[in-house]
Amino acid sequence: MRAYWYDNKPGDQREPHDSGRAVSEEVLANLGVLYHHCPTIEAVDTLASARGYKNRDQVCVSPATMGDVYEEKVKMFFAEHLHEDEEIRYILDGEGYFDVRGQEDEWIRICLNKDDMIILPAGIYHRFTTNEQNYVKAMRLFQDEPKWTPLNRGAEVDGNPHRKSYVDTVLQ
Ligand code: KMT
Ligand code: NI
Repeated sequence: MRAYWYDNKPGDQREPHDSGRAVSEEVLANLGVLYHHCPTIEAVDTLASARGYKNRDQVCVSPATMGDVYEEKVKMFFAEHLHEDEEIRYILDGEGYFDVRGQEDEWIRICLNKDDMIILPAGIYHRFTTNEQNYVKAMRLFQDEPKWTPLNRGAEVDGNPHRKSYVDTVLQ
């Protein structure tokens, strides 16, 4: 895992967009974004059961597995959105970027590699993309039924109770 401020320069979303300014794990934690290195599946199981996560599935984001819809999917994941539930992702193979909004609404890019787990709180605005390798295999963990409908940013979603609660408790 490596996190840094996104450079906001034009170019493909899959390029690194590294401003050269690192973001610490502490800054992420203050946004409610938690990182864990899980070298074994047992480490994943332990975290999952501690948080009451019973279910999981796997997704492979690559042209080989998605074919023609790959480019479309990659653009969809990159639309800024939030979820009404916590989002937990564990990287099984490959690499990917999660971008999250910081305190001043600026983008922070989190580069995740194999064995990295990220926990995004409900209500945080974020987006996801593969990198230039165009390959990531990830585990999605969920408590009960999968409930990760992306709610794209806009005036209506800014007023969502889960968003308001995130802003009130985390962004103060
Ligand atoms: C999300 O909600 O942004 C995603 O699930 C991205 C794909 S998981 C590698
Ligand atoms: Ni999401």
